[in-house]
Amino acid sequence: MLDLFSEEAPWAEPLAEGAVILRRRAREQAASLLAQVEAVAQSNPFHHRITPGGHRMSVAMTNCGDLGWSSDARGYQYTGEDSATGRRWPPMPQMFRLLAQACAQEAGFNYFQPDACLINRYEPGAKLSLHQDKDEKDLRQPIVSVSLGLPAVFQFGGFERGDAVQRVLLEHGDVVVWGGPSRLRFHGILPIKAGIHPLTGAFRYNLTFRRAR
Ligand code: MD3
Ligand code: FE
Repeated sequence: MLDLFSEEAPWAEPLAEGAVILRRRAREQAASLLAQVEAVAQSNPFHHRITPGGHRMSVAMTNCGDLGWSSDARGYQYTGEDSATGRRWPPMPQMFRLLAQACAQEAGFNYFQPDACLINRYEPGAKLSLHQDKDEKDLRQPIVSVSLGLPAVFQFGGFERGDAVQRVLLEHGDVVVWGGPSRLRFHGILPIKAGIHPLTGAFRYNLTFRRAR
C-alpha cells in the first residue's frame, strides 16, 4: 500500500563509474547541518564572488575548514584565509567531517580526509555553469556533495565541455560522491526554480567536501 507518511530509508543510485547518489542520506541530520551552516555564515557571511572574467556569481558562497575555495581577479584558488576579510575560515564542524567520511566510505573511498568544505547558497534563478573541479592537488580523492532545501536540476556531462549531458534532480538530503573516472566530469546546476522549503525557505544549499591539498 502507498504510505504517504513513511520515512523511506536512504538508497544508493549509481550514476556513472565512480559516481553514486545516496538518496536522502542526510535527511535526518538536515536541521543540524543547516544550523551549522548558519553558524559558519555568522562568522563568515555568504558572498557573491567575482569571477576572474569580472562577472558576479549568482551563487553565494562561504567555506569552512583549513582551506576554502574562492575566486577573485587573481583567479580560482584554495587559501587558508578569506581574501575578502583576511581571516581564517571557520573550523569544519565535526558532524560535517563525520558525515562526509561516512558517505565516502559507503561509496568505496576509505581514507577520505576533507580539509575544505565549500558551501553554496542558491536563490531562485541562481545557477552554476558547466565546469570541472580540478583545483585540488590529488584528483584521486573524491568530492562529497550534500544538497539541502529547494531541489535543483543537476547536469553532468563527459570530459569535454561539449559532451552530451544527463540531467538528474537533486533533492533535500541527497548526497553524491564523485570519484574515480567521474571526478573530472563537467557538471553544473540549472537555474533554481522559486519555491519555499520548510527548512531552508527560499534557498538551496549545497555543501561540497574536498581534499584540497
Ligand atoms: C561532479 N556544486 O561547488 S554538487 C561545486 O550543487 C559544484 O552546488 C554543485 O559543482 C552544487 O563545484 C554541484 C555535485 C558535484 C560536486 C562536485 C563534483 C558534482 C561533481 C566534482 C566532479 C564531478
Ligand atoms: Fe563543481
